[in-house]
Order: sequence, then structure tokens, then C-alpha cells
Amino acid sequence: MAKHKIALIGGGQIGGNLALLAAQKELGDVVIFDIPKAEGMVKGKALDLMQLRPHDGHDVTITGTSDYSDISGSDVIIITAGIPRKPGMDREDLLGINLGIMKDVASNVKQYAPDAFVIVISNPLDAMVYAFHKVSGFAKNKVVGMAGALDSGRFRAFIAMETGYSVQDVTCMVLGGHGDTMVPITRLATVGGVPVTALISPERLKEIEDRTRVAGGEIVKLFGNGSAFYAPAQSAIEMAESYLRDKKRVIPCASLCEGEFGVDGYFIGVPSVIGSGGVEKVLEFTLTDDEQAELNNTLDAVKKTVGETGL
Ligand code: TXD
Repeated sequence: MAKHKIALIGGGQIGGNLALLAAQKELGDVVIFDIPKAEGMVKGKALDLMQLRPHDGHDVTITGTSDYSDISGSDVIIITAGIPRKPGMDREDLLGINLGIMKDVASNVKQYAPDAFVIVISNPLDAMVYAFHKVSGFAKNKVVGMAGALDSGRFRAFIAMETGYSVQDVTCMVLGGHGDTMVPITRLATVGGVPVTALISPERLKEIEDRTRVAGGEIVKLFGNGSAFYAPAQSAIEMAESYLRDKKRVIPCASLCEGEFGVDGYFIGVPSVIGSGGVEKVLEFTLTDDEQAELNNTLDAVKKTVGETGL
């Protein structure tokens, strides 16, 4: 069977880790694309990763390039092109610069990899995935935003840290926009099937929910320059793997809703089945009145940032 091909548009902090993780999982050959001024960086990262292979034994090829034609025939495209936040910035502050970049990326991906499954990571995520979809004209099942996987992972991590129990057994879901209005569905969070509400006080759960909402900003503040990259990269790789290996994982992703959860025409974090058909289905379920109100609130935030794209 021919090897899969994964193209990373943007080979910076997240892009470099995407390349490492994709190679170590032998998801396929990896092409790291970046702009000409960063060509040396991505060629260097690719060569360094090629030299890591003997230690891990993963037989894939990793290359770096600034020539878009090198992404031709990719099965998966993962986009991190753009600038990250600096302390004090909201994700929405990145819109002006990153929207221009995303329009350029979308046009080139449409030209060179029209059949790929596209995972958008660049911020502001909810607007960037929308922009990619609008500019590329890709079918809705072939475009998805990575945010909920990261936000849910952060929620899970904080619950594991609070209880001391294995992260493996913590199950959580964070829905909505990738911003401070995101919606942790605490009601359904469990540790090994035991509701977290039986393990953690309401006051602490509220603090954990609040920390989850601003977890990205907490790291940006600590770094002073740039944002998280290990967990974002792993989150996107889980989505790519589910597509490439038709795993039918159910992952909170920014998928295009057309009526689900009362959302129509926007990409927003919802439980999404990822398989060889891309986003194969959005799994809808009844929210409580409070949860629906929070989702409507986060939708308003998504509508605002999407509106600013002018698309
Ligand atoms: O959960 C999420 N979706 C977020 C997303 C989690 C963390 C970070 N989030 C966002 O991802 C972040 O706010 C940024 O918008 C992106 C990428 O973050 P990263 O930390 O990887 O940024 P870097 O290290 O600056 O890498 C960006 C690369 C860099 O190498 C640039 O040269 C390149 O993007 N770049 C481009 N690549 C292709 N095409 C164009 N036009 C381009 N412009 C810059």
C-alpha cells in the first residue's frame, strides 16, 4: 500500500512537533512547508528528523520546502501558518495578519492538494477554519479546526492533576469557540466512569473550568513570546491519525454545523466523528438550558470574529 503523505503548512513551534509526532507514528511521509525566509529552518528540521529515524526505526521521509508544488498529492494538510500571540493579546488580535496568510494558504492548497483532509490550527481558530473553507471551497467534511481536542485535553489534565488519578481514565468534553467563552461540559466529565461531581467540589470544579478557558493564555504569559505547541501538536496528530487510519474517533473539533446544536453556517467545537471520510458526523445530544445558553454565548463570539473576516 502506498505511503500516506502529510504536508505541514508552517514549520514553526507546532509544525516542528507535528513533523516529529507524525514521523514517530509512521503516519506517512512528511513535507514541512514554510515561506522562503524560513526555508532553511524547515530544511534543517527535516534533516534533523531524518537523522532521528535510526533511533526510533520509523521509515518515513521528512523533507522541508518553500515550494508549494512539493505538497502535491498530500492526504492530510495541517496548517499552522501565521503568528502566535504575545502576552496581553487575544487570539482575535491575530486576525488581520493571519487572515491574509490563510487566504494565500487556502489558494495554494486548493491548487496543489485538492483532495486532502485539512486540519486548521492557526488562530483565531474559529475564523481561520471558516476562512479556509470559504476560500478553498473544500467540502465541509474535508475541513476541520483543531481546538476542542486541545481544550478537552487541558480540562482532562487539570482533573487528573486535581484527583491524582490516571489521565487515561479522565474523559471530558469542551465545546464551542476556541476562546475564553468555550464550554466545558462538566456534567459529563468522568474518571473511569465516575462523575467528577462525585470526586471534586463544585467550587474547585468551577476553578478548573475557568483555568481551562484561559489555559492558552496562561502559557503565553509564562513564555513571554509565543504560545503552547506540544499539546496542540499532539491534539492535531490524533485527528490526522483518525482520518488516515479510519479510526472513527469521536473528538471535539471545530466542524461546520448546519443546524446541529442550533448552530448554522459556522465552525464551532462539537463532538465529531473523524474517519476516512473526514468529518463523518457531528454527534448531537441534548444540552441543559445552562449549557445551551453558554453555547449560544460562545457562538456569538464566533460570529463576531468570523464577521471580521469579511468572508
Ligand atoms: O488550539 C489551537 N488551535 C491553537 C493554535 C493552539 C496553539 C497555537 N495556535 C496558533 O497556531 C498560534 O496562535 C499561531 O497562529 C499558530 C502557529 O503557532 P506556532 O507556535 O507554531 O507559531 P510559529 O512558531 O510562529 O510558526 C508559524 C509558522 C512560522 O514558521 C512562519 O514562518 C510560518 O508559520 N508562516 C507561513 N507558513 C506558510 N505560509 C505563510 N504565508 C506563512 N506565514 C508565516
